[in-house]
Amino acid sequence: MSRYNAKETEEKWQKRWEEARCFAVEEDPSREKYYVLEMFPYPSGKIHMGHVRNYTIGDVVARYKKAKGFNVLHPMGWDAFGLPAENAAMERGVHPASWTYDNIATMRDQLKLMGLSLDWDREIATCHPGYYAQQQRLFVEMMKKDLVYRKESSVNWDPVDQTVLANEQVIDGKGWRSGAPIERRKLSQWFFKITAFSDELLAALDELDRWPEKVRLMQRNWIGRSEGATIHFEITNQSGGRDDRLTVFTTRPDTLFGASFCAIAANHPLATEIAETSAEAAAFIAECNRLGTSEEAIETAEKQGFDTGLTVQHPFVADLQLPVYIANFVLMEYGTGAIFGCPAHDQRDLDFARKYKLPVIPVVLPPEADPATFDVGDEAFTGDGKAFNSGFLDGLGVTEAKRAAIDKLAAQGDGEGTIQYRLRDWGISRQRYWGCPIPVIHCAGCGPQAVPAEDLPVSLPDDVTFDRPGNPLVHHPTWKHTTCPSCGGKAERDTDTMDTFVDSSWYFARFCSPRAEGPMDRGAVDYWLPVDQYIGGIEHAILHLLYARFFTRALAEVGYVGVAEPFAGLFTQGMVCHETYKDGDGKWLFPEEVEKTGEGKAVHVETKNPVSVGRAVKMSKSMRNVVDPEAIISTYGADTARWFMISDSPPERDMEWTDAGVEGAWRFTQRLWRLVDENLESLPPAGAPQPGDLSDSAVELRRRVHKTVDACGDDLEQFRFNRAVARIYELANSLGAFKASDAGSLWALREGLELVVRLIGPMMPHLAEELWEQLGHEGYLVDVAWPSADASLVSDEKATLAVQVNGKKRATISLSVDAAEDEAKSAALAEPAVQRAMDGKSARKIIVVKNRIVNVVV
Ligand code: LSU
Repeated sequence: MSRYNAKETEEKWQKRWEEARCFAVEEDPSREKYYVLEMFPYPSGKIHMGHVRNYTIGDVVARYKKAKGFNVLHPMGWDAFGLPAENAAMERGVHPASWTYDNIATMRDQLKLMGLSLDWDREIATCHPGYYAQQQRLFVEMMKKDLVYRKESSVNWDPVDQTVLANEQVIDGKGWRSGAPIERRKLSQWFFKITAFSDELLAALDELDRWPEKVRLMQRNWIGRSEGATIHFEITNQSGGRDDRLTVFTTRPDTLFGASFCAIAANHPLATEIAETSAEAAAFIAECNRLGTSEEAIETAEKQGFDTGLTVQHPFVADLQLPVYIANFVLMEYGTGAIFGCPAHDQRDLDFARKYKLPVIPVVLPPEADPATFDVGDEAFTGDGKAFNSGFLDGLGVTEAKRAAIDKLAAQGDGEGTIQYRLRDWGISRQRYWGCPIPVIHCAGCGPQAVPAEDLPVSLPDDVTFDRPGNPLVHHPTWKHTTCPSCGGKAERDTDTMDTFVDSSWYFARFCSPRAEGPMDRGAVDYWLPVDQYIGGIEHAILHLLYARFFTRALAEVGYVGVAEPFAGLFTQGMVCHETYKDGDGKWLFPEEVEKTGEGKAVHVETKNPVSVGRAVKMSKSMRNVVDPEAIISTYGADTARWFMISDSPPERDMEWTDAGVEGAWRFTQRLWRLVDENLESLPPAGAPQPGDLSDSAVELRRRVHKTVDACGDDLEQFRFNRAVARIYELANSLGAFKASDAGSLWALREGLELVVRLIGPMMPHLAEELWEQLGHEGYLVDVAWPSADASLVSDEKATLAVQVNGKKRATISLSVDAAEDEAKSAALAEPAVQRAMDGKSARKIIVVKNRIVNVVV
């Protein structure tokens, strides 16, 4: 008896698939397409178990759909620009390009070990000039369509590293690397006009019925459509020249009678104006600017304000004037950068009012509350109720009161109903080297000019240094100096590069025609797009997925694609978790440094000192609870890793990686191998016809086999991979226990073994391919169609059929519901009473009325 050698076998089939180009695809209008895509990796070093899970799930789908007869596109590439490469350059003196390409080479080899059914001919890397040149072309075309524009905006500035930081890189108000207090600075940057599609991006979410509801909800909240009102407050003590109205946006015009102050953002034009003549105001604004730009920073900071001395007239209460503050919690980027404060019904306003001793006037009465005694205390009441203390609004519910307040404001000329979005335009300028250069030239006379098509790409210079802070493109001695495409005079290149999320906003479209001369070939994208099944982490629920949806609409506007939505189906997989281990000194230990001595108990491998075992959490370098995929594959083989990945938990849930689990999966590969190997000699040859009679036990086995085939198909369609795995385990048990002696049962055993092999094909492709060959088949299992179950064997339900001979009832037979016509005919003819009535004559015609009658005409 031989033993299954995973390593040899996996190498063998990977090589054969590659040589036969099994997964290379082309557009074929005669076939239905299916585009499966997993989120492409950052080439950060080595693959992580999370990648293994993500790409296993995608590969199961891709292989299954291929077996179902679809023309399957399943590509892979590299999200290769970004900060980590620059960090490596600074820390280790290696060039970002060589760091990136080395990582790609390593990770490509690792992915190849997994045996993924990828069309490697389509591989792309976003840092390759062949890719980013096209991105520059798209940028220029979007500029022409007014989908890109330039404006000043606030950024987090690290004064030590001389660089702009993303909000996530600001920790407690300090730069994550330098530790320097960050400043808010104004820079001119490029923006994509994503807000031009706010309504569409929101409305279309309703149609994305193959997306998780959770993700759709996150996007809805992010877009944040709110209906409200714009209110113009008259400034009562303004001193000449400036706008005499302060315009605020509110979602709660119904609470206007509870207003006790107005507040403006630190960078509101009015604040800037006041600061010109007030050193105190200027100092306060500078302090606000140190807060950074993230919503979280603003949300958690203590509410602070500066009284400008200005007052505004309340639109409904003649003798009421409200003070105007500059406040650190009002954002210029939202609404009009100015608010009215209603402390009783907004927590931030309440915190602010308590601090500055401003009136708190409740104007919405909770159900059951007593208007005479109701008081909000320290917690604003934001729920539904009836308006009170509110003049003409008294007694109305929130919705009606909003309407009535807006109508009255409009009638007075003091405001109007408005729809507001939380979504902001997408600022894409990054003051970094390792990204796609923005193809723009700045001319003092002509302003910013798009680089002419014939001068693209604007390539990154190779000869850069990272030995001083700031952007190497700015320091480069010659790169930025050029001439204006419009006037021919001296001009400078934009030294910013694009946010790497731009790179990932259209890669799925580039995969359709990865070597096209332009950004994409229209015929190819029309055939392949949208992606039928996209698979990736929930961490991209908002930004990446929203940017890609925006970008696809922009591409449609520029004329490159004919669809609005890039991803028809989305699946978000759970995380791979592992127990954590700590030694007596509280130091994290790697799993290989630990020996388990029982459930929840462990010792150090070398010292035998006790180790404390923590619960399973997401694998991460910081807690050392990582298992290296390559080590697992070299010990057990890729099929074992793949099988374990999908066997335990539903793919959308987190799973725990355990040694016991991997070993169980490995034992199963061996068991399947033996199951075929041990029986091989006695089985009838491949393709042998079914012998006439099958014993009851053989029929019973066939029922089990066909039921499993039927159910596994449903499971795979619905991402219930773990259930398919459980069924296959059970079926393997049945096949292992089956005693085959006669020709019929050996035939049934072969059928069962072949079907098991076909079922595991998408999940353990190498083992399946090997067993298929062992079973005497030529050609590749990957080219064999997905099996279909015999319906008559799947159903447990029985139907009783009357058997007539020349119209007279002679017997009844019991068959599975919807049994095949042939089966009904032969069962009818086998009845002794029917034979007697036929009296030795042969049947001229047999009419079967499904589930009811078989009429034999002699
Ligand atoms: N390049 C981006 C990225 O996330 C994707 C692009 C489309 C914006 C999953 C885990 C992750 C993602 C892990 C895929 C590590 C690629 C990765 N993953 N767990 N690249 O390399 O699930 O969710 O970080 O779908 O620990 O692998 O991840 S990535």
